[in-house]
Formats: sequence, C-alpha cells, structure tokens
Amino acid sequence: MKIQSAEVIVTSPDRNFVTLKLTTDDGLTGLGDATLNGRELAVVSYLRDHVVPLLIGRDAHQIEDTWQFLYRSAYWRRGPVTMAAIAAVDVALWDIKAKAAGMPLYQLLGGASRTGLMAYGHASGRDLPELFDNVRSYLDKGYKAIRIQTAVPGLRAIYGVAGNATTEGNKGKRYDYEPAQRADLPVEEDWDTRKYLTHLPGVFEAVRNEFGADIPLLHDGHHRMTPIQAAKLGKSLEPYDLFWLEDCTPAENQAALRLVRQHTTTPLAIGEVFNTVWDYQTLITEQLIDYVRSAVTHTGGISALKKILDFAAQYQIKSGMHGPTDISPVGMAAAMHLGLAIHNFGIQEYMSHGALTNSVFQQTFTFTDGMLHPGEQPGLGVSLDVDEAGKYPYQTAYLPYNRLADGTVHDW
Ligand code: KDG
Ligand code: MG
Repeated sequence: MKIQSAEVIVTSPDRNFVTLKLTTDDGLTGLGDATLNGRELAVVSYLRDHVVPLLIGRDAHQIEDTWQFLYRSAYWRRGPVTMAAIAAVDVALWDIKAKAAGMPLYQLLGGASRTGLMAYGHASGRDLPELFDNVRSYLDKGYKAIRIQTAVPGLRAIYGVAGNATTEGNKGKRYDYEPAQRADLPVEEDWDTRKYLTHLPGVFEAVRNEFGADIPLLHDGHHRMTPIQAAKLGKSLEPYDLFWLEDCTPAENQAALRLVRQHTTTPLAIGEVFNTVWDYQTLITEQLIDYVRSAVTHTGGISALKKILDFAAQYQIKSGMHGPTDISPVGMAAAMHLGLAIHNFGIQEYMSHGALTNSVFQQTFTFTDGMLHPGEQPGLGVSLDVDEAGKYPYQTAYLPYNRLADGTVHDW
C-alpha cells in the first residue's frame, strides 16, 4: 500500500487549522493535525516544501520507519514546526493503518484500557459570582473535573479569563475558548505575579466552599512564575487539594522543577509546549511532575507520545494531554484513541469546537456524563469536508503577549 498523494489543507472556520490528508494507491485516506497556533503557515511550508515530496511512493504501513526517516534525515532536530509536521504524517498513517485493519485506532494501540476518558473543562470569571455561574454551567454539561482561572484585581486582561478578553471577537465572551486574535499584530496583555499570588488562594477557597471537596479542580499558571514563586503558589494551594497545577514555571528549564517539588505536594503538570522526549528526561526520571501535558499534534504524533507516556508510566506519571481548541478535531481524536489504550491515562482536557469547525470536520467521538470516547468507526473516526474547508480561507491570527507595569515583556 503506497502513499499516492499528500495534500495540506488550511482552513479557518472558527480559527485556523492545518490538516494533512494522505491517500494511498488503494484509495484509503488518512488525516493528521498539523496546527501550530499563531505559526500555522510555517508548518504548511515545512510540509508542502520539504515533507510531501518525500512521502509519495512510500509504503503507508511503515509508520515507524517513516517517522525515523523524517526525524533523522532532516538533520536539524526537534522544535515545534518540525515535530508538528512529523506528527501530522504519523497520525495520518495510523488513521490509514486502522482503516486498512477495519478497526478503530485504539484497537491497534492495545485495545481499550477503560470505558471512557474523564475530561476537564475551562471555567473562568471576572469575579466570584461569574466564576461560580461558569462552574455550574460545566457541571450541568456533565463535566466531572473543572479548571479554574480567574481575573486578578488591578490587571486588565490575563490568560484564560473569558469576560475581560481584550480580543475584539471575544470581548465579554469565552476568551479561553479562542485566545488567538484574528489581526495583523498580537494583543498586549498585562501581568503582575505578586497580585496573582495574593489573589488566587482566596478564589480556590471560595470555590471549595461553594462546590465542596469532591470535584477535581485544576489551574494553569501558564509559565509565568519563577521557581520560588511557583513553590510558594503550590504550597498556598495545598488546602484546596488541586488535581494539578499546570505550567507553574517556563517549562524549558527542567531543573527548576526540583525546587518547586521540594516545597509542595500540589501535583504538577507540564509540557504543552514540549515536542520530544528530551524535554521530559529530567522531569520523568527524577519524578518532578505528575502529568505529561503534551498534545499528539505537537510531539511528533501517536508513535512518539506513546513512547513518552510508556517511559512516564515507569515513574507513576500519567497523561494529561493538551486539548484546547487549537488542537483540531483530528488531533483530539488521536488523543482520545491513545488515552483509551494506555494504562497510565490521567485526564483529558476538552474544550468543544465551534459549529463551523464541526461542519468542516465530521466526528464520531462522544461526550457522555463527563467522559469522552472516540467511537468505533475504523481509523480515527474523523473526516474532512474539503468543500466546506474551502469556504474558510486562512486568516492571520496571533496569541497575545504580556508586559509588566514598567513595560518589560513577560511570559504569557
Ligand atoms: O495555543 C496556546 C493554547 O493552546 C494554550 O494557551 C492553552 O494553556 C493552554 C491550555 O492549557 O489549554
Ligand atoms: Mg496550559
């Protein structure tokens, strides 16, 4: 079974998505997600100019060999653009192999280890009443675990808070639904770690008082703290029993997590900006984290992320795969099949896509009583309507960035 054609499809229904579609000489098709939020066209060029010509005529069954060929023959290694491109090829080939086998993809990864995947949703609010309303709306939808993000008094706009969004299309709406703004320049937001560290524990105390001790609560620090600040935050949140504190420091300095770990028992999750196992080596072997946050899309695909998660399993570290809206329905389906199969599944982030996105991507997954399941259709269970996709051309969009009060650029 040879790869006959490879097409890179760019569409922007509710936001930009990049999808690789492979077709074999016996007519099977496979999809892979190559979306890199705010840098989409770099992956399009990497695929169209440097990868597609290498794929034509290759045996579609040789997934591992193709992965190693693309990774090693480039000479230049790692990085989000390269690894998103390789991920798209890897996932599309798994989709094809599962269709050829006539099985849903999770069966080829070892079969189901559970009946469904516990998912968490994103609640936020400018104040406590708004946050409580938002938490209730997630509980009403069946979510069993909820991420809590809050505005901070004195700060105009920060990551993850719906109501105070600065981006035009999202003003007063679900900012955490789509932080990337369709515009020629990124939006500037503001940040003050001291104000944040003072405010956050009180918000978690209020949420626990309102909703009780049982519900798993999560929080995303979004890379904005130094190690000692993160250690302080983890410690101050201990009474509220978080499921995890995510990205408490900029993730590229793995050693920083040693200091955080020494000071707090709040579980730590990290890795949505990582792209290979090398980003995790110290974190996993020294048991400095509890959850691997990588997306299939940004970490070289199912083949590579499964190896990272198998490695993590030896250290009792579980999965917490990235699942915001910039992971396309194809990337989400890949995460669901992998999560269903591995033993060390932890939790799955899940923000539903918009109606236009769902008109471009037809999907078989279900979300019932807070649990995701990828469905039983052979392959990933996702198809792409090329005509619908063509109605929504690419639009320039950027993620926001932060400045401190004195004008210094800060991690967003
Ligand atoms: O593209 C960036 C977003 O995916 C990221 O900001 C979302 O931090 C995020 C999360 O935890 O979902
Ligand atoms: Mg995050």
